[in-house]
Amino acid sequence: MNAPTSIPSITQSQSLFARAQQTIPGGVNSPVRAFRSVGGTPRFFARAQGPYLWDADGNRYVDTICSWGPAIVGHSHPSVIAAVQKAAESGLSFGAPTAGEVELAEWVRDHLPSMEMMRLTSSGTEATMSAIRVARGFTGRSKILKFEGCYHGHVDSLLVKAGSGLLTFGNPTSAGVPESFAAETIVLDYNDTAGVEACFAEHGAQIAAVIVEPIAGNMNLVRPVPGFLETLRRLCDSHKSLLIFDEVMTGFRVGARGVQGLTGIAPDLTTLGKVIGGGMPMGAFGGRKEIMSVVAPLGPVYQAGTLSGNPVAVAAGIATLKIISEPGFFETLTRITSELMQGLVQRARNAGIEGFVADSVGGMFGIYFSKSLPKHMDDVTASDRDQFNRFFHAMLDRGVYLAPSAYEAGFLSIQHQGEPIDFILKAADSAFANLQTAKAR
Ligand code: KE4
Repeated sequence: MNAPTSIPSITQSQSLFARAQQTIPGGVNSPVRAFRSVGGTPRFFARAQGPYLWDADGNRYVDTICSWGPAIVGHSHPSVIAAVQKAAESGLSFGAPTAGEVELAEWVRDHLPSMEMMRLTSSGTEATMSAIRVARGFTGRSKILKFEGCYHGHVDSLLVKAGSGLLTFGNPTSAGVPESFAAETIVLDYNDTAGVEACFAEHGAQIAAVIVEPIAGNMNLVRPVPGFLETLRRLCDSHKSLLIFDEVMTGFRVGARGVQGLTGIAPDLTTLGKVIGGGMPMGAFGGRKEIMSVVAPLGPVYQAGTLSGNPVAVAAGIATLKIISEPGFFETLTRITSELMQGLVQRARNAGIEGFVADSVGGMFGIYFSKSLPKHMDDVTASDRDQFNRFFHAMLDRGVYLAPSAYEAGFLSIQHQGEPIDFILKAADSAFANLQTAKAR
């Protein structure tokens, strides 16, 4: 299929968006979907299959978001759909334990041995919120250290940005978060190993936990520099703070054992989401038995959820995890993602665009209109966001759905092989040329 250069009609998305804004803030149930960062009309989707999405007007797109990670085996995979249908026919929710929850917990423990014990939640936010509470309950301390540009869900104590001053006690990034909450959160630059050393020297005895995206994906894809994660591990050990790897995005996305499997660095607590639910609402937090034994009903840290461990979501998760466990799954996913990045960089060069770089780990990727890969948030904000936005729309008009923000990573599925990849590269050829023409005007 030749890449179109404009989508014929998006009138259904336009009218749905107008209606949606009457009853839903921004017309969306999660802010990034509103296209505020890139402008234009968000697409309302009606159907997805494998690597493809169809919007309400029937336009086809190659998807490079995969629902922000969950659709790693491809949308509407027959095995996942069959598992969901079978589970649903036996009941949607019991509010009581089921065998599937045990099977899922054992599978996760076998793949992430640091998670000796865990609890399922209905979102990544619930997982990180609970992990923070467990860390505070286990250590009896209150301070949390996080990093600028890392997003851990809309948890009050984590919606905090670097404050002023040398050692940055946080300021809220969101209205509604009391200053007193933000004051318990210290925020440093990602990869600021020296800053972490200084922070622990001054505040170590008060730090309950460090929470980090071990490969950042919420300021676009940013890798840890050598020694950064190792320093966090060493300092948490020496100050008896807990190290929390927020692997909601990276868990079972960068490899079968997450970043902890790639690096050999075992956190004290891990949070998960996205892939483990296979597209259904699911999160998880867990760690050493000694730590998780503070969680009610075993211990004094309360945590609960009506739909936690929901049998239909668990069925989707187990079906998905079975597929990603197949031999060669991550080798293939890693290869196709890396090859696509190389293809995009080459086509940008061919079009005469020098400031375009790309990176990938496993099935997640980052593209940047910049001359070098970012190491922290300032590098990402220094990249050419306007050029990204023009590229985003040029690709959207050509039937490729990129993440609608320069500050988001992208995600492929195992189904992104052959035609969908060729289609993306053909669209990129034309989109990059379009950028150069626009620049020449
Ligand atoms: P949820 O509550 O959205 O399930 O998970 C929150 C979360 C926690 N930790 C990490 C590392 C995450 O990436 C996320 C959610 N990621 C965003 C993507 N940037 C979800 C998309 C959205 O907010 O709509």
